[in-house]
Amino acid sequence: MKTVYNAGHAAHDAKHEFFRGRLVPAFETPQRAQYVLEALQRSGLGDIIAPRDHGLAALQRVHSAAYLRFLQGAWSEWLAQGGEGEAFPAVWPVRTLRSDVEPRNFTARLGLYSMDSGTPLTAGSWQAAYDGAQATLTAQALVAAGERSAYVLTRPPGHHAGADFFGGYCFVNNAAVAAQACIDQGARRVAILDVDYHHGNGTQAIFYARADVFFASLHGDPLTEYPFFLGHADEEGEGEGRGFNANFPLAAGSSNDAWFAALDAALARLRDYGPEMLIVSLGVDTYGGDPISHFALDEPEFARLGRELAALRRPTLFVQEGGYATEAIGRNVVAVLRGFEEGA
Ligand code: Q9C
Ligand code: ZN
Repeated sequence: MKTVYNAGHAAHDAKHEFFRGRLVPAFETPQRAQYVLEALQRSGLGDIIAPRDHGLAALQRVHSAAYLRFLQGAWSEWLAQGGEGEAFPAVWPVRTLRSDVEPRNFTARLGLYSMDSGTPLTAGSWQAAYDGAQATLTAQALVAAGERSAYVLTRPPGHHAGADFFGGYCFVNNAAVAAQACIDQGARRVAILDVDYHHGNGTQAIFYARADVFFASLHGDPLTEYPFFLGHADEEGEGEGRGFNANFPLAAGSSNDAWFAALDAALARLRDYGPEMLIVSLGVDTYGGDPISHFALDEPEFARLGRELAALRRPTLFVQEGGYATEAIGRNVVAVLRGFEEGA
């Protein structure tokens, strides 16, 4: 399996994030991708190649033009108004406030285009996220051209980013960009399976009213886990999309047996759907040693995940999402990809 590696990821290098009322060292670091890269190089899994630039248009297919414009210029606006260090939003247009009028004030726009204060915006955030989407499009093109599978090694992750907001460490929704690219190339059915510990709220929302992209997600129950405000089992899609969204929330602390039972249920839904391509939002923060998550997967379980995904027999694109036990991410990702190759 080829890997497309976004070497530009390190341009997004936040030092801090807010956690329980104080600034703590950021969990989403360049070291994450560095460790995965080293594990991949040791694994001999396949070539590691550079992205080709496919341009901004594919991002505009899932994100609003206003949001992308904001992201591109946000760092220089932050500096221009005297910002120091990383930019964190602090005010949001929640219920009864208007989000249809774009304020002129930068802090207000930072809030308009975000969902939390846990996602630091830095000098290189836009460039790293843009490059990540290009890496994803490069890998999507490989699979569309007939490769059995491909893996996108990138950060920042993408699945929390909606059509017009960032959050959960995510700025550009890579999995959504890839799914839309498949549709734009003529596919009629694409499936996204999100196995990150956190619900992929951005991906779900982007395709919620559509039948051409099925979204299924296994995740920590939003009653107690981030992103809290989406990801419940009764979210089944709306309009033409009704029946094409499937959530499998699991209590924090769930066993591996419970996790694989939910995986089997999700895979059954995907089998019925019969997608032309499967996109896997591959977060490995389901690992038992993850510092911000509460499932218990380990190397053998990650390998089993890979084998079960291969059994779907679909062209498969893996896109890196979360995973914060830095020293273990590499072997956990390699276990999934190796398991997939064994099963393929
Ligand atoms: N500071 C992804 O895994 N904050 N995003 C949790 C720890 C939000 C995770 C609290 C976690 C977002 C892609
Ligand atoms: Zn996550």
